[in-house]
Amino acid sequence: MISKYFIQKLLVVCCLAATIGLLSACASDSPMSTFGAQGPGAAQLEDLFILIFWAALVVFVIVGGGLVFTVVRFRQKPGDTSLPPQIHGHRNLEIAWTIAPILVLIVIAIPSIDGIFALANSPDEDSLTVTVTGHQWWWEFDYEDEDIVTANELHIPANTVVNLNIESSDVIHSFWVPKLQGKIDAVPGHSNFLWLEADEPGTYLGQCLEFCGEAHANMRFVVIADSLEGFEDWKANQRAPANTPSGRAISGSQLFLSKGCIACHKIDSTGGTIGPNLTHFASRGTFAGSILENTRGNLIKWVTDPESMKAGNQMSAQAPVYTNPDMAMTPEEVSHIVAYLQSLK
Ligand code: HEC
Ligand SMILES: [Cu+2]
Repeated sequence: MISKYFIQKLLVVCCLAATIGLLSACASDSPMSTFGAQGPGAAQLEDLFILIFWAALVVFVIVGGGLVFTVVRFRQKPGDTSLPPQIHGHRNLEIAWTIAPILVLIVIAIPSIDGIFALANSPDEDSLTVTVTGHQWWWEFDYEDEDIVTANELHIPANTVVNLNIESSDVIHSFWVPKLQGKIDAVPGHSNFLWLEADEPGTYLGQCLEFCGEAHANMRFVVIADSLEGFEDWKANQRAPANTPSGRAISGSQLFLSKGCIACHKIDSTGGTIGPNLTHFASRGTFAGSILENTRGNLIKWVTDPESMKAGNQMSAQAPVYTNPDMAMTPEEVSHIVAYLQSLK
């Protein structure tokens, strides 16, 4: 038979394990943690969280401590059968515990309201503006003033405010880069505003945070903060027309048309918009919602059978080469298309 003490011990062990698990989530060096902010937007939110945490802790200690004290101090002692003193109301105490929470709430409300306005208003409205569109299950970044459209990797200049119009082409998504800023929903038919700034050049991970269907967990992205010169170089390369293919990439570029890839993917100003713009695809380090490294091996697997690399993706669900056996590609055709994709620097 399982003894009462065994169950008690088991409970203690479980509680300890849960606490360790919970606390390990606070490690500030993990890339998806909101602690260890690396931009002013996230830093303001982190400060607010810490302030409210300490305020809540003080309230908890006072209320919990008072409760434990009274339970222990005024407990019924053996042999004591008399009723405790019966008290009705205490004006000063009642005034005190009405005013104290008001003061606590004021301390919390002032920086909270300040934070709401700071998040909603850009510190620099004339700075770089990018329209971000969530698609099932990848992100599009449109630098309208620069004539650049790219996917999954958002390049920004470090130490600069970047204004983002957050939109969606299908269902509700949520745009979140925990180290740089709070999250905001991407709602179809409506534009939401968010601004970002990174203190230092670097790579910051992002993730869709609103369940949006089968591949939601694989709808990631990265923000790459470049130095000012690095960002200018990146822009110059993105604005240039796609490279003219040579060698095997020539036949790859023809297959790109005959196999229907162009129906969904734009190269320069030609092509559809259902899939990511591929004009400078080879300049990106990752693809397919930033879950795959942009290597020849991964590209061969992706073009051969995208479903095996990212279940549910709209390319394998809709493209005729995957739904119609008569359109299937030979391994040689795939390698030519991949050579073409890799030439799009
Ligand atoms: C029906 C539309 C459609 C067709 C046709 C199509 N794709 Fe795609 N493609 C997509 C979509 C949608 C994605 C995004 C998948 C995701 O990440 O969930 C994608 C992603 C990609 C990517 C990764 C891009 C990135 O930056 O993440 C490459 C490369 C690609 N497709 C190549 C091709 C090739 C080559 C063909 C032709 C054999 C093709 N696609 C045909 C819709 C299409
Ligand atoms: Cu999602």
